[in-house]
Amino acid sequence: MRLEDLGYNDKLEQFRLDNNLDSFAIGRVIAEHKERYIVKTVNGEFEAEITGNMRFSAKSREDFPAVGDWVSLTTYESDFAVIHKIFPRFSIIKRQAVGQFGEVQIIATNVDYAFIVQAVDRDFNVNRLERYLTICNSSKVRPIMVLSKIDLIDKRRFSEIVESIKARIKNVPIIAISNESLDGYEAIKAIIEKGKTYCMLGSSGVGKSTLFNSLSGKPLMRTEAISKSTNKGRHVTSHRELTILENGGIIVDNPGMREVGIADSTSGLEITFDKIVSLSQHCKFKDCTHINETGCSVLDAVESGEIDRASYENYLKMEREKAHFESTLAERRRRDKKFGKIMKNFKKDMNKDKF
Ligand SMILES: Nc1nc2c(ncn2[C@@H]2O[C@H](COP(=O)(O)OP(=O)(O)OP(=O)(O)O)[C@@H](O)[C@H]2O)c(=O)[nH]1
Ligand SMILES: [Mg+2]
Ligand SMILES: [Zn+2]
Repeated sequence: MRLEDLGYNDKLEQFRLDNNLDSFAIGRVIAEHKERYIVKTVNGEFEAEITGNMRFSAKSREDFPAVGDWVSLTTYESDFAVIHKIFPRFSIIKRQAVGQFGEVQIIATNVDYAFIVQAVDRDFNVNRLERYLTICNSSKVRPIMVLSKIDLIDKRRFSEIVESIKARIKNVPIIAISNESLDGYEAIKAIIEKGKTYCMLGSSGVGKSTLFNSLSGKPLMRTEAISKSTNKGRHVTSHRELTILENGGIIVDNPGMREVGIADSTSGLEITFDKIVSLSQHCKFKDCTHINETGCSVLDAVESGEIDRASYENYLKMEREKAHFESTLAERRRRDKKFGKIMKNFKKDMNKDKF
């Protein structure tokens, strides 16, 4: 294996040279288990930890390695290593973690394309597609929608679903697949490019791992039948994992997500809802919220049917989440700054007492 097979490129090599990393091994994080990382290098896989310095100076979750990262590391023996530096990421997929508002979870980094997987049988939902799309758009990751389990519905229902998507989402490729009949597999294999990184996004039970396993040709991820009595998926995949496919593509499987909160989607929402955003420039009031103002071009377009009402409502909901996220983030920054000052004064006092 060469590093290029894992997605290594000239930009990363330039960073390595610029930072004098000759004495280090270079690898890509392929799995993460509670602050322990599996890093793949040309000399095999290493179980790695971060340096104490990296932990100590980390300001947020983003300062820790994540699956997809390129890192420099020092190897010990044949299978243990210490991660020394994280290379700059060209993309980072993150979401708002459930519960603790303000805490962001990294799904994967250095991803070129995301497969947004949604099953067509039950629970199909265009709002959720728009949500994942927004995350992709704010992450600089190109989205591809994958409709799974098409073996479970008839042709009529399938066209209905595709129409409902096309009414709201333009210019995003749709691939329909069945992991049972293998319909659509040729199409999905055909778009996977060598050396590019793909990431599976979607709710639990939609068939991400089944697809991941079939594509990789070896059973890497556990999959499980859905409980028949409740018809609810259990979360089967509990960690993220990156692997190289036979055709040279690189793919990351992910645990299903129950909730996909919007974190930092400044441009994400604008790209996903570009029509609403461009209409809003014609609203009478500059600070129009598009909820009840007169002379609102967005509301007019909803009334006339030019903009889908459900899409409009989904946009407003995510705008609110984004605003909430930004205000809690600002609050946290204020707190951290205050804490930083206290620590600085504390250290100064400590030094004074030294002599
Ligand atoms: N009928 C049918 N069943 C499928 C298909 N794809 C997956 N399944 C079944 O759906 C169940 C869940 O599949 P998984 O691949 O584990 O789903 P997942 O998205 O990885 O779920 P999490 O790991 O929990 O996020 C398994 O029982 C699969 O056999 C499909 O295309 N058609
Ligand atoms: Mg899974
Ligand atoms: Zn308006």
